Amino acid sequence: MTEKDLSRITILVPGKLNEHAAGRIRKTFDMVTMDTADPGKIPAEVAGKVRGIAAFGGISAAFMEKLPKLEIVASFGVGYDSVDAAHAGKTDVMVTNTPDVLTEEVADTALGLLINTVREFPKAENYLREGRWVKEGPYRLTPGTLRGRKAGIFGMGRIGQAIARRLEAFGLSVAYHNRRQVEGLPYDYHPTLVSLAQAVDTLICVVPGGASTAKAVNAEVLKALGPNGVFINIGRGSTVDEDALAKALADGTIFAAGLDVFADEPNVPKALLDVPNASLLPHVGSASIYTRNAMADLVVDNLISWFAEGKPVTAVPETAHVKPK
Ligand code: NAP
Ligand code: 8YV
Repeated sequence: MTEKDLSRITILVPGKLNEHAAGRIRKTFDMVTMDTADPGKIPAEVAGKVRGIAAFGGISAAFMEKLPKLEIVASFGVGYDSVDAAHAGKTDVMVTNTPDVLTEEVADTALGLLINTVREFPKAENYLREGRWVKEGPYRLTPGTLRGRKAGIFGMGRIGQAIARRLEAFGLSVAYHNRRQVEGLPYDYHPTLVSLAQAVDTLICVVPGGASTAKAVNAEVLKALGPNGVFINIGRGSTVDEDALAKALADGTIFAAGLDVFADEPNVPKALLDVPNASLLPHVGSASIYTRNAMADLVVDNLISWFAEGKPVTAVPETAHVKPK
């Protein structure tokens, strides 16, 4: 397929998309945009010709159903819980995501968030900026430390393993829970999340969102983690019972939490904003220009590979069987 042929293929971009990705799609394909992925708002003249979607946000079954010529949804991000990939798989629509290229960045963020949480660095910096070092003397000695901590990873996949490597370098022991034990890893495996939480004092959540993990980190898990417990979430907010977490932070059931993700982003529950022992970030795990450009390239490379060579670069498992029409 020539460049000219690709330029005749219509790719729909609903909502905001990374500028590097949008620029390459505009240059290569016939790119059309709309404000949000609302099935009721697709212009009639667009619906009949769209063969691909590039999406930063969610894509529902109803949205896909409105596009009769749709072949591929190229999703921006490794987590694709907001794309109905099961429906796509049943209707022979390919879904791709952006694994690997963000793994090290997100693992870096997880460690930064963990250290901020136990050593209070954001608060210490505010103390300096407010002039309190000059007026009141040194910032307080932190009750929290990484020293002697035992880490548990909920989701020992690509990012989980990159986090584990960093934790080992920091001198922490590592254990994990997945549905299946990972062959060849030197870390203790726990068949349940509660058993992992009981065995460690630092729980790092990096499982995908979706039904199988919804509110898995609940009051029972937090109680098992205990009063010295630190909970870090770099996976998805839906995996946590946020009411139970806010309560556990307020009443001392656990020591502290560091959160990059929330159930209803960008809205953060007031109960989590109110507790002093939570360190909060606005979903910035992969958010450097370097890594977002790499993710953007993979989104566009998936579209080009699909239309030019008849195969994607990184299909999600639910649609691995889908072939070009
Ligand atoms: P991955 O390689 O697929 O790893 C996911 C791990 O979770 C696997 O080891 C899997 O093992 C385990 N898992 C899945 N469902 C589970 C369940 N119900 N119970 C227990 N374990 C389960 O994915 P990844 O590349 O590491 O990414 C992980 C997630 O991180 C993404 O899906 C995304 O939600 C999140 N993320 C967040 C950011 C951010 O900016 N904060 C950035 C990137 C990714 P089993 O299948 O054996 O259970
Ligand atoms: C992105 C992420 O910010 O890759 C993921 O799963 O959570 C982040 O890297 C997000 O997907 C952007 O859509």
